[in-house]
Amino acid sequence: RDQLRDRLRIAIQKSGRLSEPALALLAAAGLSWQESRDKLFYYGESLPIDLLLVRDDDIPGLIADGVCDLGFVGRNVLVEQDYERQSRGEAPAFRELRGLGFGRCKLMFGIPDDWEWDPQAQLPGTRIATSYPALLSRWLAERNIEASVVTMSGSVELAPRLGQAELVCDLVSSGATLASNRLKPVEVVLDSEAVLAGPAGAIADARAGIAELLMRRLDGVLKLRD
Ligand code: PRT
Ligand code: ZN
Repeated sequence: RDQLRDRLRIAIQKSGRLSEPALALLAAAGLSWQESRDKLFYYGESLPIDLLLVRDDDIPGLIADGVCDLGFVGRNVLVEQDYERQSRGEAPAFRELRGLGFGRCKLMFGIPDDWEWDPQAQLPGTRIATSYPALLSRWLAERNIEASVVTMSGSVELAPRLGQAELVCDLVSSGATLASNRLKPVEVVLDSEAVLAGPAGAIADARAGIAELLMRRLDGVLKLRD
């Protein structure tokens, strides 16, 4: 499954918050491409680098399986899936190579407006809704807090209103979504941004050189943006 390949393959989000900025960054680094009709695969023209357009949640797994060499994904997704693997006793399969400076957000606790934040006293026995159960579970375990983690794939902020949980642990950027559900952000579990992810080990064959060239170019673009 780790066949010899002489073209580098990068997974990016097909449609969502990270899609446009990822393509813009790659274009600024000198990549150009030809889109396939189904828009799932972009064939690189200026460099031997092809893009695979997928759901963001699939990106760490594609790197773990060697289907893609690199990926642009939120740190929140990468760390969550890394912790999931660890909790199953699996070896690390991917890692963060670079922070990319876009897609910034924070994984935070959101509590009812009229609560005062006192996690040690308040959290035991509560139900916490989240899409990041592994990150939240680790945060709780590190503090010896026993609470139940209610995993939801979306609309986490609605859970307290629907009586499914007392509080949430969710991504926040402006905070407007929490506020409109009468919740307030109180503590950061993870500071996130889009990252360049790669395999835990080294990239094999000719792809290693292409990956190094790409990273040098990305570093150049990111430095100019600072
Ligand atoms: O289809 P696919 O699975 O690929 O997309 P997705 O729906 O899972 O992902 P998408 O496009 O919503 O987010 C991709 C990545 O963007 C996330 O994994 C984060 O790394 C990053 N990101 C940055 C965010 C936000 N900012 C953000 N605000 N992801 C989600 N949100 C949510 C937030 O939870 C809230 O519900 O957006 C809503 C608005 O946020 P506020 O605080 O501004 O109100
Ligand atoms: Zn997703």
